[in-house]
Amino acid sequence: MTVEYPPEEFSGTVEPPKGWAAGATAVAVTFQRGVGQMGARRTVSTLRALNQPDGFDCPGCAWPEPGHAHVAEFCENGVKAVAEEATTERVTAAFFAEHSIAELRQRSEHWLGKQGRLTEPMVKRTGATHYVPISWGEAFRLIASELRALPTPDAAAFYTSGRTSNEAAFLYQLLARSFGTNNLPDCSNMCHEASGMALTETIGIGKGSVHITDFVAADLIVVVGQNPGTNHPRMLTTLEEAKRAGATIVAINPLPEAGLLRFKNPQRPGGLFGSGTQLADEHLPIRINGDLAFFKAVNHLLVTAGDTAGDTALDTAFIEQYTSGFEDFADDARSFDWEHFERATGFTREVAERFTEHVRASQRIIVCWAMGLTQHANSVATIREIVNFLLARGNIGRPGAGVCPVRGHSNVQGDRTMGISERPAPAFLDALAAEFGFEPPRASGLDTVDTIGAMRDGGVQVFVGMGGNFASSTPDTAVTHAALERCRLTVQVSTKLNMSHVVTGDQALILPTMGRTERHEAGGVEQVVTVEDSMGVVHASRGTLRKAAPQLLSEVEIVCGLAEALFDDSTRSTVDWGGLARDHAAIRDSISRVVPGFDDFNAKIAEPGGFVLPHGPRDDRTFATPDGRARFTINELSHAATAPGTLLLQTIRSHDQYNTTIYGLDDRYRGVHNGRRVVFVSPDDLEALAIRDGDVVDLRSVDVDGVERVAPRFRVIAYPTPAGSCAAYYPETNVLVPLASTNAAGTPTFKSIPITLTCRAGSGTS
Ligand SMILES: Nc1nc2c(c(=O)[nH]1)N[C@H]1C(S)=C(S)[C@@H](COP(=O)(O)OP(=O)(O)OC[C@H]3O[C@@H](n4cnc5c(=O)[nH]c(N)nc54)[C@H](O)[C@@H]3O)O[C@H]1N2
Ligand SMILES: Nc1nc2c(c(=O)[nH]1)N[C@H]1C(S)=C(S)[C@@H](COP(=O)(O)OP(=O)(O)OC[C@H]3O[C@@H](n4cnc5c(=O)[nH]c(N)nc54)[C@H](O)[C@@H]3O)O[C@H]1N2
Ligand SMILES: [Mo]
Repeated sequence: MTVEYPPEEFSGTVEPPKGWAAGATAVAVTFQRGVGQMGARRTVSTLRALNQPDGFDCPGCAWPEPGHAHVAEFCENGVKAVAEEATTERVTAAFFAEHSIAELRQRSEHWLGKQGRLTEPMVKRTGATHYVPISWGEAFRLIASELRALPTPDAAAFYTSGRTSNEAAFLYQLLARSFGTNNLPDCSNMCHEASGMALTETIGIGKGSVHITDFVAADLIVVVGQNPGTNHPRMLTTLEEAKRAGATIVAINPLPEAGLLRFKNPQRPGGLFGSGTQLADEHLPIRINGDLAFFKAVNHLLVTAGDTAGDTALDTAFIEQYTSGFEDFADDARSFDWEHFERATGFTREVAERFTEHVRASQRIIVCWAMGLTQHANSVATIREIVNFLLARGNIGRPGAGVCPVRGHSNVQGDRTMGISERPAPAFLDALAAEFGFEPPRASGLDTVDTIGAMRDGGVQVFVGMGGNFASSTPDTAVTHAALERCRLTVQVSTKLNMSHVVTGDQALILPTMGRTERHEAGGVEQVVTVEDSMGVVHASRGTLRKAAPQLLSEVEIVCGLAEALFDDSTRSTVDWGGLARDHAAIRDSISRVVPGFDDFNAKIAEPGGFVLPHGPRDDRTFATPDGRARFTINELSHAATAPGTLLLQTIRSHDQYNTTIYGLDDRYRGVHNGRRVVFVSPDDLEALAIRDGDVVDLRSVDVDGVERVAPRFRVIAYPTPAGSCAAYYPETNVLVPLASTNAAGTPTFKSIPITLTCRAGSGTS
């Protein structure tokens, strides 16, 4: 199996990991990156509008804005996200004339992204070696004719990444369904799908149940499988506030992530240079994928304690009034395999007992999690077990308590709310049918992994990507690349150049679009878009910058332009696409009639800070499950075991990337500078494998299907992580993830890939 990424060797430097996040270095890096890519004036004016009520929503993560925005309501990595989009560099037609597609394919994601903003539509025709310019009209007609030539609408797939605004997402799913398919795979399939699935099943809604204000009211905040210092840095401010209000914070993570340990808040006087606030009272260095065993152990301790008359371990009044399935759950929880627990977690029994003491001392508990829980084989079971844990003590629908799946992309949650899903709810389709007078397809569509399989097998022949970088963000890189190459047409609506533009179908289109930072006018008026954050708050976002190139269209205009070419007479679509393209308020009026919770949408977003979507469990302890109660579940104990000599690899983000967008080559908190081909391994494993820090190794997946998957030449770093667990960066390691290795939610097991390390001859620096 070939490796598509240029496997340069690591030539950077390594130092010990940091014990704290943010501080003065973060402020320096923030301004250096901003000014470096945008220039000084643009940096100041852009940052002034970032996350302000009358400005734009940060295109970084989905952490909510607090009710009271600071003058500088942003973080180092938010500024990197903005600088990446607001860069003054440009990719023009001359660039594509100079560089062949084959040549660009040899470049790294880092290099591709640094070339600047895409400026005009480009086409690669059958057999061509280069992209050439194409007009918007011709591009739309090309897509329309390829779509119409398909044997069935299900031979097309419409992917979405999570930056797309609510307005564009709503129209995009309407386009796919008007055409006749539910093939709407999205980045959620690789991200929080397991959270949505487990929460819908147990509490009746697939979203988190806490608001940002709940954090200061919490007694105990558990951060599991999440690295907020890098991926949700503004969450550190929230955690710091909670800490000052008296909360205990426990971090459960195989890595001692800097942001979880100590935070030097740049927003607070003295915050920059002091010793900072200790955040986590306790860091539990769990083995990769030990979390189900961990929460089952805690539930065992709570249930058995609760069996004693008069004991308060369980909230029996809550359990009786609001839940079902408790007795079966408790029966299962009473017996527990502590030996399995120790193998799975790497902890002794005392660790679970100590944690349970924190729990028993806490009336209000929040559990936060991200990819460290969702990208394993047993993710859905793990999250269901966390719900059991919270229900057992009545911690859902109580202020200061609840589930907090911390979303990734800034509008990934909103895109789902707008109907971007391969498995739409029947009620949503009914409402869509009533609003637009057409019969949407009812059969389930393909998710991300299934789309790759269908392209590989020839069933899907046209791929359209609304943002994202499908070629790099997906598993089994070589399989995915071959699948994309088998398509008749691949279309990418993008702001920046990436691998998905150079791994193409027979024909390919690059449709450049405006970003969130840019001012958009249509029909002679300024158009705003809306987004939904991780806590169900919907608010307006107004770009302030002039668009990066005169030819750019907004995502809404692109969807409508394509729809007008595809449905070129009124018998094909009842939607007034041209009218909607010029009037976002009209799109929102339609949304208000189709999506529950959006009544008076236009009026509500006029309020600074927007509005909160209804959430039954949080608002009044109502649960939209079949029996109207929150459900306890039974989850069989399991963990990803490895054979002797093999390690479990988790694939993670560095401090200097946004998914496949590589901002730079440093991972400051983990002590890595100027390179990304590194693998973090525990000293115990290194000793057992006779490998030394500084050696260069190949990472090889344990064979599951006779295909060899290798990521060559990684510099070994001895790192504090439990034995049997190791870590390396995504997307360089995606080549190692077998396509078929998914969980019940269809998410690739990006965080538990069994691998071996092989030393390369002659390597070793120590
Ligand atoms: N700057 C920046 N911000 C981002 C992103 C970015 O790339 N850059 N990406 C965005 C997106 S789309 C997402 S989904 C989020 C991702 O946010 P995170 O989920 O924080 O991102 P990862 O780097 O995947 O980190 C996973 C964390 O889980 C831990 N972990 C891994 N396996 C296990 C396990 O089995 N058990 C436990 N308890 N912990 C485990 C890892 O050590 C690591 O700390 O961030 C969003 N925000
Ligand atoms: N091994 C491994 N693989 C993973 C993960 C992991 O932890 N490990 N994480 C998974 C997760 S959580 C996610 S969410 C996915 C992410 O997968 P994707 O969302 O597909 O990937 P991104 O890298 O976020 O996409 C970046 C591209 O989006 C485009 N873009 C940026 N802003 C805009 C915009 O406003 N509009 C449009 N149209 N385009 C824009 C730019 O061209 C940029 O190159 O990756 C998944 N893959
Ligand atoms: Mo994500």
